[in-house]
Amino acid sequence: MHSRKEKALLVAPRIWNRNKNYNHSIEELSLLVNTLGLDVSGTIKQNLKNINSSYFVGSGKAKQIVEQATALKIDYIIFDEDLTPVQIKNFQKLNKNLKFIDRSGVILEIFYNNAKSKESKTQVELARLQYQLPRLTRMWTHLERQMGGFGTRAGAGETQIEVDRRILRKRISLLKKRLKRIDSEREVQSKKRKNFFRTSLVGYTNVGKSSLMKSLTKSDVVIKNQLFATLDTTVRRLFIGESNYILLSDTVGFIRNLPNNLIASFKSTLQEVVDSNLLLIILDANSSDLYNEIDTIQSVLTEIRAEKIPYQYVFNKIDLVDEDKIKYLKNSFPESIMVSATRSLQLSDIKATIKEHYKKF
Ligand SMILES: Nc1nc2c(ncn2[C@@H]2O[C@H](COP(=O)(O)OP(=O)(O)OP(=O)(O)O)[C@@H](O)[C@H]2O)c(=O)[nH]1
Ligand SMILES: [Mg+2]
Repeated sequence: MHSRKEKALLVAPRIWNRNKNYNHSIEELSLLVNTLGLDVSGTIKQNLKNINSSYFVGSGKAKQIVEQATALKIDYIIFDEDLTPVQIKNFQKLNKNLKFIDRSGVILEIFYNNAKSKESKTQVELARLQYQLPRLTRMWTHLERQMGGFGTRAGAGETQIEVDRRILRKRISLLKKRLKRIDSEREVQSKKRKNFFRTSLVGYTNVGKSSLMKSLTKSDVVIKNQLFATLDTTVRRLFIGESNYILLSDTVGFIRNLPNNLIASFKSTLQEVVDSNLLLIILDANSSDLYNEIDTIQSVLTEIRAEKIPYQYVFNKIDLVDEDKIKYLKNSFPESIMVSATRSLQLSDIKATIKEHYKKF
C-alpha cells in the first residue's frame, strides 16, 4: 500500500513587541517539522497585539485556520509558539480529526525519535509525559499506541482520562526514580574525572560540535546533518602537548524554546557541562541568526547554572563563508576562534586556547 506523507500547516503568530527573528523562526520550525517526517503544506502568518487566552490567536482566526486546514486535508496544525493545554483543547473542540501541536511538542518528538541510550530514553520519556499530562484528552488512543505517535485528539469521556492520568503519574514517578539512579551513577564517574581539566563543546544544534569532537579526538561520534543527532554526552581525552591531556566532551545541542522540562530531565546529561572548567561555545559562522542563537545558548547555560564558567567562542564552518563575513565576525568578536571541523582548518587554535586555560588550572 502506498502510504502518504502526513501534512502539516504551520501557524506563526507575530507578536508585535517580541524580539525574535520571525522569518528565521518559521524556517527553523519547518526544518523541525520535516525532521519529524511531515510535509509542510503552508504557513499562516498573523500579526498579534495580544495573546488570546482561548486560542492564542483571535477566535475568528482560529476558526479560519481550522477551516483552511480541513480544505487542505491537513493532519497537523503546528504553532510556532507554545500553547497552553487549554488552548490546545479549545482547538480540538473546533475539529477533533485534526492534531494540534506546538513548538515544544515538536522538539520533544524529535528527541523521542532520536534517543538511543537507556539514559536519554528515560530522560525523553519523562519530559514527554510531563508535557502530555495536562494535555490529555483521549488517552486510550495514546496508551494503545504505547506512547507512540504524537499530538492529541479530542474524544471520549472524563473517567477514561482520569484513569489514564493515574497511569501516567505512576509512570512519571517510576522514571524519576530511574533517573535518580542514573544521576548517582554519573556522579561516581564524574568524581573520577574531577582532577582533570574538563572542557565541553556546547552550542546550538547542528553547528558541528560532534564533528569537532571527531576531528580533535578521533572519536567515533554520530555526525548528521540533522537536528539533535546527539542526545548523550561523550567524554574523550584530548592531548594538548607535552604529554598533557584534558577531557573533552560533546553533548546535546540547544535550540530556541527548548522545553523547560526537557532541560530539567536532561540534567544528568548536561552535568558534564556544569562540571567543566572551560566551555567552547560553538557557533555557525554561516548562521543568519547568530545573535539570537547566542542569546539562546546563554539562557540555557544560565538555566543549568553554567553561566559563570569561562568560555570561548569558536566559529565553525568558516569554509562556507566569504572573506567579508570572516572580517565581520573577527571585528564583532575579536577574541573568537575561526575553524572548520570538516576541512580541519585552524583546529590547533582550539588546542592553544585550551592550553592557555589549562595552565591556570
Ligand atoms: N561545511 C561544513 N560543514 C560542517 C562543518 N562541521 C560540521 N559540518 C556539518 O554540519 C552538520 C552537523 O554536524 P554535527 O557535528 O552532527 O553537528 P552537532 O553540533 O553535533 O549537531 P547535533 O548533535 O545534532 O546538535 C553535518 O552535516 C556536518 O558534516 C564544517 O566545518 N564545515
Ligand atoms: Mg552532535
